Amino acid sequence: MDTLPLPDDGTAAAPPTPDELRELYSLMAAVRRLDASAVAWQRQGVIPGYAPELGQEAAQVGSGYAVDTSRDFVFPTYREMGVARAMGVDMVEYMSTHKATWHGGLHDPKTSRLAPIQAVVAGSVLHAVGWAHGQTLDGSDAVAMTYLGDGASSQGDVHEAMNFAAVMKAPVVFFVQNNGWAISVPTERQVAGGSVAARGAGYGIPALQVDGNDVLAVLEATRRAFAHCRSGKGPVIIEAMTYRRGPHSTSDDPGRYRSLDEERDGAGEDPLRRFRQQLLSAGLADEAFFARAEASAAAEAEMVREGLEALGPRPGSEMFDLVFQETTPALESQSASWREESEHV
Ligand SMILES: Cc1ncc(C[n+]2csc(CCOP(=O)(O)OP(=O)(O)O)c2C)c(N)n1
Ligand SMILES: [Mg+2]
Repeated sequence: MDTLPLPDDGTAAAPPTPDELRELYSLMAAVRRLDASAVAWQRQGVIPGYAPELGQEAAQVGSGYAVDTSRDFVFPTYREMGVARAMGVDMVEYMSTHKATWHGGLHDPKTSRLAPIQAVVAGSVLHAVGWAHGQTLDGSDAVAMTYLGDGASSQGDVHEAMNFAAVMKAPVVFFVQNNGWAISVPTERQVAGGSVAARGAGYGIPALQVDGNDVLAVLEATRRAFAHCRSGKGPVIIEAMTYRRGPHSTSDDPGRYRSLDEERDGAGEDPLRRFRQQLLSAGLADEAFFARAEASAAAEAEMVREGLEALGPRPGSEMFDLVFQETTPALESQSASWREESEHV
């Protein structure tokens, strides 16, 4: 489905150049490698937990690549490493949240344009709408993009966010990754009506459903959505249909709720293999290019591991110092007891 009107001048987004196409592939290869490595690091005890995104590389890289980091802002969930990587966020800083070093990652949201990682399901959606409405009040043309899952779409917060955004014409792209599962609950037992994008009609929000395993379709949809929001026409919903090929998190065992046959049948086309094939048949890349992309992805993952291992703990007092601009008496007294117990002052 596609209810997003063409821009007033009728021009569609320009197609990606050959260099951009190769960059997209390299990003996807880097993300796949880093993702697999992060699972291994969790097994080795380097990090305590991680939320893999195997199979969602096209949805994440394609959408993250459309962001203009000089003005836009992205509000992720806990599974958006590929988006962060496509936006150029430092991967040691991003991954620090999975080492439990610091909530939400050590990257600076203001400069990276990526809000802290959000583990509260649907939490980031409300933050994005608030930020986007602020841009309208400031007369800026910046756009917010918020990520949510098929499971999150069942939360009341998403209804409030979409309704408010549509009424106020807030420049927000609601990017839904419908990966077929909310932990152990399949989409068909969760998304009434079968499509999150179809709900847009009820809010008067234009919506697109795209093949989330096709990086070019995702990039084009996201660029169109950003152009629509930037021209002051209000929010857009994109539902990228994809599949969570791995476990929900490193502490999940999918064998308890789906069989390997179901996993194989549901997964659809591998987004990397598909894009590789497209580049090969268009004569835009050869085996040597893919080998270089693989080698550079492996070297990058190794550097991230070294960076993570070298990361020391943050001062405990930050727990209290960074909550509010001005502290409260309750927080002040908790902070004092914490200092007494941990620092013996
Ligand atoms: C408000 C809230 N309720 C429940 C949870 C527990 N929880 C964590 S992830 C998840 C499923 C989310 O599924 P979906 O939105 O489809 O995202 P996915 O994990 O598939 O990327 C749940 C229920 C939570 N973190 N926050
Ligand atoms: Mg899901």
